[in-house]
Amino acid sequence: MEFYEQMLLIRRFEEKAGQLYGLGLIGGFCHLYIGQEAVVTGLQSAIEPGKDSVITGYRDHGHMLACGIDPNIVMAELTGRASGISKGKGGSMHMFSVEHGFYGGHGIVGAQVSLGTGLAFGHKYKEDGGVCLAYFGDGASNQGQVYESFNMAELWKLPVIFVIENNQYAMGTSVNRSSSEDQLYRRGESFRIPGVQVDGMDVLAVRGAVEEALKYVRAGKGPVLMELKTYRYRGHSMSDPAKYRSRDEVQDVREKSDPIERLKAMLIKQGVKEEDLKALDKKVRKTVMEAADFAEESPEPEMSELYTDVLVEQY
Ligand SMILES: Cc1ncc(C[n+]2csc(CCOP(=O)(O)OP(=O)(O)O)c2C)c(N)n1
Ligand SMILES: [Mg+2]
Repeated sequence: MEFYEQMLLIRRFEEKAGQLYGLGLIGGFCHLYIGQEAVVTGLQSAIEPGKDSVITGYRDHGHMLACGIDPNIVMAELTGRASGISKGKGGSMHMFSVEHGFYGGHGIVGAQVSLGTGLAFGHKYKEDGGVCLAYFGDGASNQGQVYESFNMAELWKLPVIFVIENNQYAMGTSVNRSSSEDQLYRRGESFRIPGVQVDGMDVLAVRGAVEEALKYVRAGKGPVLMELKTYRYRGHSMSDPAKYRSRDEVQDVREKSDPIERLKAMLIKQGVKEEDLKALDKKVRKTVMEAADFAEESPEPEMSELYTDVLVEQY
Protein backbone atom coordinates (compact mmCIF):
# COMPACT_ATOMS: atom_id res chain seq x y z
CA MET A 1 0.00 0.00 0.00
CA GLU A 2 2.91 2.31 0.79
CA PHE A 3 4.44 1.68 -2.62
CA TYR A 4 1.08 2.32 -4.26
CA GLU A 5 0.72 5.64 -2.47
CA GLN A 6 4.29 6.67 -3.26
CA MET A 7 3.95 5.89 -6.96
CA LEU A 8 0.61 7.68 -7.13
CA LEU A 9 2.11 10.73 -5.44
CA ILE A 10 4.86 10.90 -8.05
CA ARG A 11 2.40 10.41 -10.93
CA ARG A 12 -0.09 13.02 -9.74
CA PHE A 13 2.67 15.46 -8.87
CA GLU A 14 4.13 15.13 -12.35
CA GLU A 15 0.72 15.47 -14.00
CA LYS A 16 0.20 18.68 -12.04
CA ALA A 17 3.67 19.92 -13.01
CA GLY A 18 2.76 19.25 -16.64
CA GLN A 19 -0.42 21.31 -16.23
CA LEU A 20 1.42 24.20 -14.55
CA TYR A 21 3.96 24.14 -17.35
CA GLY A 22 1.12 24.36 -19.87
CA LEU A 23 -0.22 27.38 -18.01
CA GLY A 24 3.14 29.09 -18.23
CA LEU A 25 3.76 28.87 -14.49
CA ILE A 26 6.85 26.72 -14.91
CA GLY A 27 9.60 28.07 -17.13
CA GLY A 28 12.70 26.50 -18.62
CA PHE A 29 13.14 22.78 -18.88
CA CYS A 30 10.81 20.32 -17.20
CA HIS A 31 11.41 16.57 -17.55
CA LEU A 32 8.59 14.42 -16.23
CA TYR A 33 9.03 10.98 -14.64
CA ILE A 34 5.62 9.55 -15.56
CA GLY A 35 5.89 5.81 -16.30
CA GLN A 36 9.09 5.28 -14.32
CA GLU A 37 7.62 5.52 -10.80
CA ALA A 38 8.30 1.90 -9.81
CA VAL A 39 12.05 2.36 -10.24
CA VAL A 40 12.60 5.06 -7.67
CA THR A 41 9.86 3.80 -5.35
CA GLY A 42 11.34 0.30 -5.14
CA LEU A 43 14.93 1.45 -4.81
CA GLN A 44 14.42 4.23 -2.30
CA SER A 45 12.28 2.02 -0.08
CA ALA A 46 15.28 -0.23 0.60
CA ILE A 47 17.93 2.33 1.51
CA GLU A 48 18.54 3.89 4.90
CA PRO A 49 17.63 7.55 5.25
CA GLY A 50 20.32 9.53 7.02
CA LYS A 51 23.00 7.06 6.01
CA ASP A 52 22.85 6.49 2.26
CA SER A 53 23.06 9.05 -0.53
CA VAL A 54 21.25 9.55 -3.82
CA ILE A 55 22.19 11.44 -6.95
CA THR A 56 20.46 11.65 -10.33
CA GLY A 57 20.09 13.68 -13.52
CA TYR A 58 17.52 16.26 -14.50
CA ARG A 59 14.48 13.93 -14.38
CA ASP A 60 14.56 14.31 -10.64
CA HIS A 61 11.16 15.26 -9.17
CA GLY A 62 10.22 11.65 -8.39
CA HIS A 63 13.54 11.02 -6.66
CA MET A 64 13.02 13.99 -4.41
CA LEU A 65 9.53 12.91 -3.42
CA ALA A 66 10.78 9.38 -2.80
CA CYS A 67 13.52 10.82 -0.55
CA GLY A 68 10.74 12.30 1.58
CA ILE A 69 11.23 15.91 0.53
CA ASP A 70 8.16 18.11 1.00
CA PRO A 71 6.18 18.32 -2.30
CA ASN A 72 5.36 21.97 -1.51
CA ILE A 73 8.95 23.16 -1.77
CA VAL A 74 9.62 21.04 -4.84
CA MET A 75 6.60 22.51 -6.64
CA ALA A 76 7.58 26.00 -5.44
CA GLU A 77 11.02 25.48 -6.95
CA LEU A 78 9.54 24.37 -10.28
CA THR A 79 7.52 27.58 -10.39
CA GLY A 80 10.55 29.70 -9.44
CA ARG A 81 9.29 30.88 -6.05
CA ALA A 82 11.30 32.11 -3.06
CA SER A 83 9.99 29.26 -0.92
CA GLY A 84 11.38 26.69 -3.37
CA ILE A 85 14.06 24.29 -2.22
CA SER A 86 16.72 26.25 -4.17
CA LYS A 87 15.05 29.57 -3.36
CA GLY A 88 13.44 29.56 -6.78
CA LYS A 89 16.78 29.95 -8.52
CA GLY A 90 17.47 26.34 -9.49
CA GLY A 91 14.31 25.17 -11.18
CA SER A 92 13.45 21.65 -12.25
CA MET A 93 17.00 20.40 -12.81
CA HIS A 94 18.85 21.92 -9.86
CA MET A 95 17.49 20.82 -6.52
CA PHE A 96 19.38 19.44 -3.53
CA SER A 97 18.76 18.40 0.05
CA VAL A 98 21.80 17.23 1.94
CA GLU A 99 19.49 16.70 4.91
CA HIS A 100 17.65 14.03 2.90
CA GLY A 101 20.82 12.60 1.36
CA PHE A 102 19.74 13.95 -2.03
CA TYR A 103 22.67 15.40 -3.99
CA GLY A 104 20.84 16.62 -7.13
CA GLY A 105 19.48 17.28 -9.76
CA HIS A 106 22.18 17.54 -12.56
CA GLY A 107 21.78 18.86 -16.09
CA ILE A 108 25.02 17.47 -17.49
CA VAL A 109 24.28 14.00 -18.80
CA GLY A 110 26.53 11.45 -17.06
CA ALA A 111 28.01 13.90 -14.53
CA GLN A 112 26.02 12.36 -11.71
CA VAL A 113 27.81 9.05 -12.26
CA SER A 114 31.22 10.56 -11.49
CA LEU A 115 29.84 12.70 -8.68
CA GLY A 116 28.04 9.67 -7.26
CA THR A 117 31.29 7.70 -7.36
CA GLY A 118 32.80 10.56 -5.38
CA LEU A 119 29.98 10.36 -2.85
CA ALA A 120 30.67 6.64 -2.52
CA PHE A 121 34.37 7.39 -2.01
CA GLY A 122 33.27 9.75 0.78
CA HIS A 123 31.22 7.00 2.43
CA LYS A 124 34.18 4.64 2.36
CA TYR A 125 36.69 7.25 3.51
CA LYS A 126 34.52 8.31 6.44
CA GLU A 127 33.55 4.70 7.18
CA ASP A 128 29.96 5.83 7.72
CA GLY A 129 28.45 2.64 6.27
CA GLY A 130 26.57 4.53 3.56
CA VAL A 131 25.92 3.47 -0.01
CA CYS A 132 25.37 5.84 -2.91
CA LEU A 133 22.65 5.21 -5.48
CA ALA A 134 23.75 6.92 -8.69
CA TYR A 135 20.84 7.00 -11.15
CA PHE A 136 21.38 7.67 -14.85
CA GLY A 137 19.73 7.04 -18.18
CA ASP A 138 20.32 4.70 -21.10
CA GLY A 139 21.68 7.65 -23.07
CA ALA A 140 24.06 8.61 -20.28
CA SER A 141 25.35 5.05 -20.24
CA ASN A 142 27.19 5.81 -23.49
CA GLN A 143 29.13 8.66 -21.91
CA GLY A 144 32.90 8.40 -21.38
CA GLN A 145 33.13 9.51 -17.77
CA VAL A 146 30.76 6.69 -16.79
CA TYR A 147 33.49 4.15 -17.61
CA GLU A 148 36.26 6.07 -15.86
CA SER A 149 33.99 6.00 -12.81
CA PHE A 150 33.26 2.28 -13.20
CA ASN A 151 36.98 1.55 -13.25
CA MET A 152 37.76 3.48 -10.08
CA ALA A 153 34.65 2.26 -8.28
CA GLU A 154 35.56 -1.40 -8.78
CA LEU A 155 39.28 -0.89 -8.23
CA TRP A 156 38.64 0.79 -4.88
CA LYS A 157 35.58 -1.36 -4.05
CA LEU A 158 33.43 1.71 -3.51
CA PRO A 159 29.95 1.38 -2.02
CA VAL A 160 27.92 2.50 -5.03
CA ILE A 161 25.00 1.09 -6.97
CA PHE A 162 24.97 2.31 -10.52
CA VAL A 163 21.32 2.47 -11.51
CA ILE A 164 20.56 2.67 -15.22
CA GLU A 165 16.99 3.77 -15.76
CA ASN A 166 16.57 2.35 -19.24
CA ASN A 167 13.44 4.13 -20.44
CA GLN A 168 14.33 3.13 -24.03
CA TYR A 169 15.06 6.64 -25.28
CA ALA A 170 17.66 9.37 -24.97
CA MET A 171 15.77 12.43 -26.19
CA GLY A 172 14.68 11.18 -29.63
CA THR A 173 17.19 8.34 -29.97
CA SER A 174 16.24 4.78 -29.08
CA VAL A 175 18.65 2.48 -27.28
CA ASN A 176 18.93 0.23 -30.30
CA ARG A 177 19.88 3.08 -32.59
CA SER A 178 22.64 4.28 -30.30
CA SER A 179 24.06 1.34 -28.38
CA SER A 180 26.26 -1.46 -29.71
CA GLU A 181 25.61 -3.41 -26.50
CA ASP A 182 21.96 -2.78 -25.77
CA GLN A 183 21.86 -5.13 -22.79
CA LEU A 184 22.97 -2.33 -20.53
CA TYR A 185 23.37 -4.43 -17.39
CA ARG A 186 26.44 -5.92 -19.09
CA ARG A 187 28.18 -2.58 -19.40
CA GLY A 188 30.25 -3.11 -16.24
CA GLU A 189 31.57 -6.55 -17.23
CA SER A 190 34.99 -5.49 -18.43
CA PHE A 191 35.50 -3.77 -15.08
CA ARG A 192 34.30 -6.88 -13.22
CA ILE A 193 31.22 -5.07 -11.95
CA PRO A 194 28.32 -7.51 -11.62
CA GLY A 195 25.16 -6.44 -13.39
CA VAL A 196 21.51 -7.33 -13.05
CA GLN A 197 18.57 -6.58 -15.33
CA VAL A 198 15.27 -5.90 -13.59
CA ASP A 199 11.70 -5.26 -14.70
CA GLY A 200 11.47 -1.59 -13.77
CA MET A 201 7.68 -1.61 -14.16
CA ASP A 202 7.28 -4.04 -11.27
CA VAL A 203 7.91 -2.29 -7.97
CA LEU A 204 8.23 -5.53 -6.00
CA ALA A 205 10.81 -6.91 -8.43
CA VAL A 206 12.76 -3.66 -8.05
CA ARG A 207 12.64 -3.87 -4.27
CA GLY A 208 13.74 -7.52 -4.28
CA ALA A 209 16.65 -6.86 -6.63
CA VAL A 210 17.96 -3.85 -4.75
CA GLU A 211 17.91 -5.74 -1.45
CA GLU A 212 20.32 -8.25 -2.97
CA ALA A 213 22.46 -5.51 -4.48
CA LEU A 214 22.65 -3.66 -1.16
CA LYS A 215 23.73 -6.82 0.67
CA TYR A 216 26.61 -7.22 -1.77
CA VAL A 217 27.69 -3.58 -1.64
CA ARG A 218 27.35 -3.23 2.13
CA ALA A 219 29.55 -6.31 2.54
CA GLY A 220 32.39 -4.25 1.02
CA LYS A 221 32.50 -6.20 -2.25
CA GLY A 222 32.37 -3.11 -4.46
CA PRO A 223 29.81 -1.68 -6.88
CA VAL A 224 26.82 -3.31 -8.55
CA LEU A 225 25.21 -2.22 -11.80
CA MET A 226 21.43 -2.42 -12.03
CA GLU A 227 19.57 -1.95 -15.30
CA LEU A 228 15.90 -1.16 -14.75
CA LYS A 229 13.84 -1.66 -17.88
CA THR A 230 11.21 1.04 -17.86
CA TYR A 231 9.45 3.53 -20.14
CA ARG A 232 8.64 7.21 -20.14
CA TYR A 233 5.12 8.07 -21.26
CA ARG A 234 5.69 11.74 -21.92
CA GLY A 235 8.17 13.47 -24.22
CA HIS A 236 11.80 13.89 -23.21
CA SER A 237 10.91 17.29 -21.81
CA MET A 238 7.76 19.38 -22.05
CA SER A 239 8.95 20.81 -25.36
CA ASP A 240 9.32 17.45 -27.14
CA PRO A 241 6.80 16.67 -29.92
CA ALA A 242 7.85 12.96 -29.69
CA LYS A 243 7.87 12.27 -33.43
CA TYR A 244 10.36 9.42 -33.04
CA ARG A 245 7.79 6.91 -31.73
CA SER A 246 4.18 6.07 -32.41
CA ARG A 247 1.24 6.78 -30.12
CA ASP A 248 0.41 3.09 -30.34
CA GLU A 249 3.75 2.18 -28.81
CA VAL A 250 3.12 4.41 -25.80
CA GLN A 251 -0.48 3.25 -25.48
CA ASP A 252 0.61 -0.36 -25.55
CA VAL A 253 2.96 0.09 -22.60
CA ARG A 254 0.34 2.07 -20.66
CA GLU A 255 -2.22 -0.67 -21.16
CA LYS A 256 -0.03 -3.69 -20.58
CA SER A 257 2.66 -2.71 -18.09
CA ASP A 258 1.73 0.42 -16.18
CA PRO A 259 3.47 0.06 -12.78
CA ILE A 260 0.60 1.59 -10.80
CA GLU A 261 -2.18 -0.38 -12.48
CA ARG A 262 -0.11 -3.53 -12.12
CA LEU A 263 0.30 -3.07 -8.37
CA LYS A 264 -3.35 -2.11 -8.03
CA ALA A 265 -4.43 -5.37 -9.67
CA MET A 266 -2.10 -7.28 -7.36
CA LEU A 267 -3.48 -5.56 -4.27
CA ILE A 268 -7.07 -6.17 -5.27
CA LYS A 269 -6.29 -9.82 -5.89
CA GLN A 270 -4.90 -10.01 -2.37
CA GLY A 271 -8.14 -8.66 -0.95
CA VAL A 272 -7.51 -4.93 -0.63
CA LYS A 273 -10.77 -3.04 -1.12
CA GLU A 274 -11.06 -0.75 -4.11
CA GLU A 275 -12.48 1.99 -1.88
CA ASP A 276 -9.30 1.93 0.25
CA LEU A 277 -7.25 2.50 -2.87
CA LYS A 278 -9.61 5.31 -3.91
CA ALA A 279 -9.13 6.90 -0.49
CA LEU A 280 -5.37 6.87 -1.03
CA ASP A 281 -5.85 8.46 -4.44
CA LYS A 282 -7.94 11.20 -2.84
CA LYS A 283 -5.32 11.83 -0.18
CA VAL A 284 -2.57 12.07 -2.79
CA ARG A 285 -4.61 14.45 -4.98
CA LYS A 286 -5.11 16.69 -1.95
CA THR A 287 -1.36 16.74 -1.21
CA VAL A 288 -0.62 17.66 -4.81
CA MET A 289 -3.34 20.35 -4.93
CA GLU A 290 -1.90 21.85 -1.76
CA ALA A 291 1.60 21.82 -3.26
CA ALA A 292 0.33 23.64 -6.36
CA ASP A 293 -1.55 26.20 -4.25
CA PHE A 294 1.48 26.72 -2.02
CA ALA A 295 3.65 27.27 -5.10
CA GLU A 296 1.25 29.68 -6.77
CA GLU A 297 0.73 31.70 -3.60
CA SER A 298 4.44 31.99 -2.78
CA PRO A 299 6.18 35.20 -3.84
CA GLU A 300 8.95 35.29 -6.42
CA PRO A 301 12.49 35.81 -5.08
CA GLU A 302 13.51 39.35 -4.07
CA MET A 303 15.63 41.20 -6.60
CA SER A 304 18.49 41.20 -4.07
CA GLU A 305 18.60 37.40 -4.40
CA LEU A 306 20.16 37.90 -7.81
CA TYR A 307 23.43 38.47 -5.98
CA THR A 308 23.28 35.70 -3.39
CA ASP A 309 24.50 32.10 -3.80
CA VAL A 310 26.17 33.15 -7.03
CA LEU A 311 29.91 32.97 -7.50
CA VAL A 312 31.20 36.49 -8.15
CA GLU A 313 34.82 36.17 -6.96
CA GLN A 314 37.67 34.85 -9.01
CA TYR A 315 39.14 31.59 -7.83
C1 LIG B 1 27.02 16.18 -21.54
C2 LIG B 1 25.67 16.40 -22.14
N1 LIG B 1 25.42 16.04 -23.41
C3 LIG B 1 24.22 16.24 -23.97
C4 LIG B 1 23.20 16.82 -23.25
C5 LIG B 1 21.83 17.02 -23.87
N2 LIG B 1 20.92 16.01 -23.36
C6 LIG B 1 20.09 16.29 -22.34
S1 LIG B 1 19.19 14.96 -21.92
C7 LIG B 1 19.88 13.98 -23.10
C8 LIG B 1 19.44 12.55 -23.27
C9 LIG B 1 19.80 11.65 -22.12
O1 LIG B 1 19.02 10.50 -22.15
P1 LIG B 1 19.01 9.41 -21.03
O2 LIG B 1 20.35 9.33 -20.40
O3 LIG B 1 18.46 8.17 -21.61
O4 LIG B 1 18.03 9.98 -19.91
P2 LIG B 1 16.44 10.22 -19.99
O5 LIG B 1 16.24 11.61 -20.51
O6 LIG B 1 15.85 9.20 -20.83
O7 LIG B 1 15.98 10.15 -18.57
C10 LIG B 1 20.81 14.71 -23.82
C11 LIG B 1 21.60 14.15 -24.93
C12 LIG B 1 23.49 17.20 -21.91
N3 LIG B 1 22.58 17.75 -21.13
N4 LIG B 1 24.71 16.96 -21.38
MG1 LIG C 1 16.57 7.38 -21.48
